[in-house]
Amino acid sequence: MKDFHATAVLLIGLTACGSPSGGTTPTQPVIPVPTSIAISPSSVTLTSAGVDAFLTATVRDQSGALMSNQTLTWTSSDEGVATVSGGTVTAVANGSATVTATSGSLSAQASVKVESSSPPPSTANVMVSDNAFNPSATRIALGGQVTWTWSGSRSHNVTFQSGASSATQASGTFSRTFNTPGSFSYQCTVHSGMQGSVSVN
Ligand SMILES: [Cu+2]
Repeated sequence: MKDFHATAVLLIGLTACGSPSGGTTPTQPVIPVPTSIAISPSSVTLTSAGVDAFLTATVRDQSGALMSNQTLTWTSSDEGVATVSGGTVTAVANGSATVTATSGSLSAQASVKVESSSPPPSTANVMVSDNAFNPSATRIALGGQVTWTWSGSRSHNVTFQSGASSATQASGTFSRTFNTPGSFSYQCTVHSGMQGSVSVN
């Protein structure tokens, strides 16, 4: 009760001071107090290092009204993944980070993911089973090598339209190095529909 009484007195005092010069009499002296903070968007994904995303933090008072000109501090949980300055998030390297906007005692978070597509591998493996290549689509770097390994019980082959192809065999492996960029399809000539492709870039 004592605290309540003190607050009442304070409000009366503010009311008196709040209307210095004539006109309307304030009926309800509400002093806006920062009450909530939110970040928009709450999550972003950046697909390449050096790319920016823009976050906005809004502070609202107890009645939900926007409070502009609030001092905001932005921090990143992992500056090795993403840095942040004034709401601008910059991707550094693949990973996840949490960006926090702080205003006084209020804070809000946004999750940031950096997922730049990885370069194609220099080697890849394909299983030759009955009757499919797994995976059927293979991606390798220029100059990379693909190795097919027979794992089924029937005889199959890996036949390209040009260049090295395998024998028809029931076990073992076949490897081919790709020194030309492009997409190269192949098939097993024994089983129609048993086909695959190698994408080189
Ligand atoms: Cu086959």
